[in-house]
Amino acid sequence: PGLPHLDDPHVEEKSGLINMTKIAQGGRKLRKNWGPAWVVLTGNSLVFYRERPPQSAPSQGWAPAGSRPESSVDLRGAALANGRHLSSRRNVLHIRTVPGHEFLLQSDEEPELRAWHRALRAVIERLDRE
Ligand code: I3S
Repeated sequence: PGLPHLDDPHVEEKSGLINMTKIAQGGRKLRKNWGPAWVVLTGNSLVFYRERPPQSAPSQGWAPAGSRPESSVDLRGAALANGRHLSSRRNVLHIRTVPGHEFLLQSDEEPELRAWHRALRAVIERLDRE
């Protein structure tokens, strides 16, 4: 029995505005469509919103009230890799989920991308141990 919040899959681990494109859906390659997304990492998923929720909006846990995620993926068994072979952009992280959904996250700020990499790795490793 560790800290209770570590066992709650809905707790927000990290969130922020970052450049994102989906590159595959269920194993089928998609055309890239880079754009900023508000991304929320929880204890078991990565949730994508088109826009940052208004600062004044009351939140219900990690879910910005009144907004619907554009998409959400289960991180259990997901793979992380450097995305440098998949893009000409700098600081690119490649995420592949078990059902074959693939995303690239990118930031011009290297520390920002590294922070996402670390946070995602911690969540995926924790899910691996469960
Ligand atoms: O991996 P690709 O296909 O070279 O990705 C580039 C294209 O998606 C391009 O759009 P077109 O589909 O109109 O060619 C985008 O403008 C580029 O940003 C994509 O490459 P980068 O290197 O930015 O991920």
